[in-house]
Amino acid sequence: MANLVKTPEELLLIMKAEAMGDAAFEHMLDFIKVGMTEKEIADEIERVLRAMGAEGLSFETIAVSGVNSNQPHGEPSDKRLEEGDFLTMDLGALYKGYCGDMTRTVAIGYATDEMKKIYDIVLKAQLAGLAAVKAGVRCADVDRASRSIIEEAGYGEFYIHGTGHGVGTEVHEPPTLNGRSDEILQENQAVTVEPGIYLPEKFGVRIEDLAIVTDFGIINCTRSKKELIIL
Ligand SMILES: [Mn+2]
Repeated sequence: MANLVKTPEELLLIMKAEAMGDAAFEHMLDFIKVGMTEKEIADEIERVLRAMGAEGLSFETIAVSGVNSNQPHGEPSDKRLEEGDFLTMDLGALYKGYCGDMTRTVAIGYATDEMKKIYDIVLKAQLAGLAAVKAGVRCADVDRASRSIIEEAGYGEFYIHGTGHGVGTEVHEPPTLNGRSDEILQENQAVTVEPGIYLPEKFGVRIEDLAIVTDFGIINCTRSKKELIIL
């Protein structure tokens, strides 16, 4: 089992891997055009991560759009981006053996009022989750902080996974940030906060950052903008 608490050297590699993800996302904002397929999006993410020095991916990139975006672990398909789609990109570089992990959801062309509403709820839940992360806090309480926002908005049944997980040499390590976890966050762990809402036959939204746990809160390794981006 990988070490849950990271050394400064390990944290630096995780931060670098995540910075590559941020740079790849920034590149994708220029690259993405209506009519491209999800596979083309995923392939470009891998290409730019490798060009930056990543030795590979920390997991197979998720690029899902339109109705496909309601699959949290969906695989990129030959579906083409259309106006009014959400596009969720979940990506991570593997750098010197350490993993990045981030997710952003962007709108293509335009976003309906319902899309904007759901995005806003997920963003508030994500910020509440991040605000709850601190050494000594129960992982279940981070999940609760994030999930309660989505539940109070009436979408609890559509938040179908845990709030986060540890990241290191493996993209999914302990601790597990969900309601059943009895783990306590420790200084210098690296964890994700990634709430989502997935509406059947409509769309999904997920926003994910990777953060270092500290005694005072977090150092957020993910810098990409989280306000809704419409391309
Ligand atoms: Mn993740």
